[in-house]
Amino acid sequence: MLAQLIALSLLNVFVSAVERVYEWNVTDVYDVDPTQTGNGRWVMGVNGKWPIDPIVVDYGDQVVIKMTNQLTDNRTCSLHSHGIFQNHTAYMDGPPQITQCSIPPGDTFIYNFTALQNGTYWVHSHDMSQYPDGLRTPFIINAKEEPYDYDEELIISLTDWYNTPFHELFHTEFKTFKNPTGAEPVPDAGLMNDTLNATFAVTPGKTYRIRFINIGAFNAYTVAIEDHDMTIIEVDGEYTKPATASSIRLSAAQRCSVLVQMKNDTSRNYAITAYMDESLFDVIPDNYNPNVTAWLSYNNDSAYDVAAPVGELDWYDDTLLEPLWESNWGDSSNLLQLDFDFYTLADGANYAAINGTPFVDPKVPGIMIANSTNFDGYNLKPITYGPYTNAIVLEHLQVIDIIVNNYDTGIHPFHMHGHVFEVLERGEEDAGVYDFSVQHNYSTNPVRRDTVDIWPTSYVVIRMIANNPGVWVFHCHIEWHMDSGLVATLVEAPELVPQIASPDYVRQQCLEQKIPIAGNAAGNTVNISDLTGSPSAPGEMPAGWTSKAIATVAMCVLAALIGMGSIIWYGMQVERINAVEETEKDDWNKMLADG
Ligand SMILES: *[C@@H]1O[C@H](CO)[C@@H](O)[C@H](O)[C@H]1NC(C)=O
Ligand SMILES: *[C@@H]1O[C@H](CO)[C@@H](O)[C@H](O)[C@H]1NC(C)=O
Ligand SMILES: *[C@@H]1O[C@H](CO)[C@@H](O)[C@H](O)[C@H]1NC(C)=O
Ligand SMILES: *[C@@H]1O[C@H](CO)[C@@H](O)[C@H](O)[C@H]1NC(C)=O
Ligand SMILES: *[C@@H]1O[C@H](CO)[C@@H](O)[C@H](O)[C@H]1NC(C)=O
Ligand SMILES: *[C@@H]1O[C@H](CO)[C@@H](O)[C@H](O)[C@H]1NC(C)=O
Ligand SMILES: *[C@@H]1O[C@H](CO)[C@@H](O)[C@H](O)[C@H]1NC(C)=O
Ligand SMILES: *[C@@H]1O[C@H](CO)[C@@H](O)[C@H](O)[C@H]1NC(C)=O
Ligand SMILES: *[C@@H]1O[C@H](CO)[C@@H](O)[C@H](O)[C@H]1NC(C)=O
Ligand SMILES: *[C@@H]1O[C@H](CO)[C@@H](O)[C@H](O)[C@H]1NC(C)=O
Ligand SMILES: *[C@@H]1O[C@H](CO)[C@@H](O)[C@H](O)[C@H]1NC(C)=O
Ligand SMILES: *[C@@H]1O[C@H](CO)[C@@H](O)[C@H](O)[C@H]1NC(C)=O
Ligand SMILES: [Cu+2]
Repeated sequence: MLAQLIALSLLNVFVSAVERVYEWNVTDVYDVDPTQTGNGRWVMGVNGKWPIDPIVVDYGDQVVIKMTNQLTDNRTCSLHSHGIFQNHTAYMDGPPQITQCSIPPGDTFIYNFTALQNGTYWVHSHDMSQYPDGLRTPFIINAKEEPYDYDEELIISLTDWYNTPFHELFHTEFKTFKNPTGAEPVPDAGLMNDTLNATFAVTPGKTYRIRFINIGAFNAYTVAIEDHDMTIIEVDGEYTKPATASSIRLSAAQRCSVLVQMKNDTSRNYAITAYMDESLFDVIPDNYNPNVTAWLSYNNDSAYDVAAPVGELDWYDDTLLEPLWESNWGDSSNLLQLDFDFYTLADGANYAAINGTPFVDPKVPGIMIANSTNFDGYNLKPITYGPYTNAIVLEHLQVIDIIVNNYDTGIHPFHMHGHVFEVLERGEEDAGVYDFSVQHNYSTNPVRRDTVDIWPTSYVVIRMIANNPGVWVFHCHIEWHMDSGLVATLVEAPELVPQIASPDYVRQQCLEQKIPIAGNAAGNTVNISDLTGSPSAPGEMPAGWTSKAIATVAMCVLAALIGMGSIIWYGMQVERINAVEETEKDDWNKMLADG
């Protein structure tokens, strides 16, 4: 009887699964000029169109994005579904040299996964410096039963706009000896819904769910709607208890759904303003407009005025939000500490480093290292993934607290692939590094999200559970910083990676580009402990270098390797974790067997 019921329910799942197929030819689109400068530029679009239509699916749907690279000049591409766990489908995550090889010109990579989350996400290229040039769009998963009632919804993206292609700026202005301090080029403008002056027509009296998504590469925005309160109900795909806010803050990659009750009175229109956080800029250009405006449009006979000047923006502190459902992950018995800062290296350019090491892609994609070195314990050793990947190996179902100390004076929004994490504590600006000598009081139901801000010279403590075997990156989502090496690699339960299905094209596309698909980070398949030839970063600044611009030169990449990948054990809960592991490991395997 029970067996029949299970069979029946499996059948139901099978019958109701809808396949949503998207055929995406990635192409350049020319003469795009959203800010009406008179000088259009190319951007990366889909099927000859930009902006790219948002992807909207329902919970449980099979999402199939057949992405064909039709870019010219030998450019590659890739697609990451930001916030999607890719549980059992780790090869679909998107970062080149981590879970796949970049898609070579003319090839098609089929991103194929089940939408088993709800809420507001986005997709973007994860190939070097590429998404700021246009290859990104919102991705919405409607829950079967939404926990909150609303009548209508709006998707409002926020982004930055550069008149010059990002990858060009990256090489000519950013990562060069001419910019040893790593000043980031300031965007020429900010956009809402990929345009300026958008008017969102609303129906009076109705309740709207507005999904704000920062799909930008650099700017953080504080968003306010004139004379309308917002009720926060979701951040980064996690529903929260309702929280009333006059404004919200979104760093690159963050999302927030708010409920807004429209007025009955239609006598005027109201500005939606996204205020840039100008503290991110080294230099503010003359006559710069940091305020991006769109409107709730009630009445086209009334004016569209910009918002009256506001003083201090009192945005809602996201660490005070509480998830609607508690996580029940239990306590952590593992502590990991990641310290990051920026350094000028021997080539005179600025690099970011975690525990002293700037991230550099391994020769073999990380997941294929895990998959192919599953013997004699090799894939359990961080060094197998390379001396420059900041690899950290996590045991299946471990609960881990991660302290991230920011030694830099800028704000950095850190994003973890494959997971949401709990934000146990976020230090105030300039609080310094995490203080082990004081008692820390973590909330019992801390906010969960996939991207968290770390304030200048301060820290966060986050908690995660390693319930998703695969290889996942944890990185700053400011594209300038990620491409400077502000990345760590979480290698999660590598012994289970060989059980993850990988379609043939995953390997073929590597081989076509002569990228090895087995061995350690150096591609060595014979002597796994020999890392000779594995990619590295430039060394430290040569002695005697005297650029007045350089303040922080003292860095020893090699010495810092000692700190890499070490997990400090504390507490006595290891046994409990192992006990949980056995039962749930079976679950993970079983689901795979069920397809
Ligand atoms: C947006 O509105 C401002 C203020 O009215 C105007 O100066 C600007 O030209 C408009 N831009 C576009 C692209 O519509
Ligand atoms: C993608 O490009 C191929 C080859 O040019 C073409 O046959 C196909 O129709 C295109 N698909 C879409 C959705 O535009
Ligand atoms: C593309 O790469 C191939 C192989 O490396 C090379 O032969 C060809 O000249 C390149 N084409 C362009 C336009 O760069
Ligand atoms: C997508 O994955 C599902 C589940 O593994 C499979 O049944 C389906 O054939 C795949 N679709 C494509 C187009 O690869
Ligand atoms: C998503 O929503 C479905 C119902 O629509 C619910 O069963 C499921 O638990 C939700 N999943 C998450 C991860 O919130
Ligand atoms: C938002 O952008 C989409 C895509 O360009 C467009 O179809 C839609 O009309 C825009 N909405 C508003 C209110 O500007
Ligand atoms: C608009 O009118 C409806 C029906 O009279 C009322 O329930 C609602 O509270 C009003 N909304 C506002 C924002 O005043
Ligand atoms: C006002 O005009 C804009 C542009 O034509 C249109 O998109 C919008 O729906 C109109 N607003 C209302 C309330 O009708
Ligand atoms: C942007 O908004 C702020 C806060 O309201 C205001 O002080 C400032 O003058 C505005 N800047 C411009 C260029 O409009
Ligand atoms: C993973 O390893 C298995 C053998 O253990 C192999 O069949 C498969 O092709 C590998 N997958 C990839 C993507 O390299
Ligand atoms: C935690 O709570 C204790 C007792 O109330 C207090 O003494 C301590 O300062 C708090 N710690 C922090 C970091 O706020
Ligand atoms: C992945 O799936 C397993 C069941 O196979 C489940 O126990 C685990 O919680 C899932 N992980 C995530 C991140 O959803
Ligand atoms: Cu950063």
